[in-house]
Amino acid sequence: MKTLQNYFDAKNVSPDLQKLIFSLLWAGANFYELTLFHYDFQNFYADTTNKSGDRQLKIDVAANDVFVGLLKENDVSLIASEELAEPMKGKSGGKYAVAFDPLDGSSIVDADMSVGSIVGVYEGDSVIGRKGSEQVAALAFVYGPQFTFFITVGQGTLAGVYRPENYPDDIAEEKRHDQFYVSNENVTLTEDGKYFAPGNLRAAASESWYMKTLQEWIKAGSTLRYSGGMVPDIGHIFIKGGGIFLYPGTAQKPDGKLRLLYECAPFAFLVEQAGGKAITQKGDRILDITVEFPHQTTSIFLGSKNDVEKIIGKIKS
Ligand code: AHM
Ligand code: MG
Repeated sequence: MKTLQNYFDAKNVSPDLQKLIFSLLWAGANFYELTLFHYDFQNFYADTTNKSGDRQLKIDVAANDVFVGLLKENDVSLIASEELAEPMKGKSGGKYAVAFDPLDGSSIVDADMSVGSIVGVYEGDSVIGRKGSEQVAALAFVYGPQFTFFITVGQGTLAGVYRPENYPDDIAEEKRHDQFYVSNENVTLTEDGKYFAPGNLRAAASESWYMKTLQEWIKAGSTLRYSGGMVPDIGHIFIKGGGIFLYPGTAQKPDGKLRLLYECAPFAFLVEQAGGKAITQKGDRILDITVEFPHQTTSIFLGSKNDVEKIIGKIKS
């Protein structure tokens, strides 16, 4: 397998961006092997809630600490996390602003299901007033039976895997990069997928278009693949090469619950670079939405192009 380093060299990715991406991967590897693997899930809740009102788990806070710790050592001027009320300052004059969800899938982690991290990278020192289309890189890490990852630097989307020879704290810094491999350097989504991952399924009780769409997928013989974790669910679409993930809003909560900055914009970038589509329930491109406040949410439909487009027609009809 080609190493990620070889891929970056072939694509002429700037050394600064490479360094940041490897640090993020390293944060993921540290969290996966040193924190998550040994975690005591009996002792679950922290005494805090995050800005979205979710009760924080100790593991959410631990994941956040690993990423923030490594980002502070990098050329990063702004660190924005789903687990921080407000973005925090990093290095003054740092080249990048980084937005992330350190642990996606908090509600299923104790059941030992796959979880992950999601990251969007911008140049500059702000995330507010920016659009997802300004991202220079997006990453999603899956912590499952293996640590797999999806990365785009705007030249297609790659899938990769971490193949460690040693525990992360036992390996020399100069050897770290050699442990990340590219398994598919050109993830490509088919225009029609045969898998559906319906988030917020509860909304089907009040939104008739959603109930109708689900019935049509079932009648068409599509396969349900839904874990309750956005990262493994979209990761599944990338690995299988097609499908749709959605998290719609309702009349009461039109913008759903998934966060634009930490979850939707990075995944929209990854999906578009794989030839797919990512839009809101109204049909607006996710990457064109301006971030107005850090924990802003949006409805989202993303994945195989035709599957995503067809739903919009159903909502309108
Ligand atoms: P989290 O970042 O607190 O884990 O929340 C995001 C997760 C997504 O991974 C998943 O798609 C969604 O929440 C599931 O939400 P719900 O339980 O409301 O269906
Ligand atoms: Mg999340």
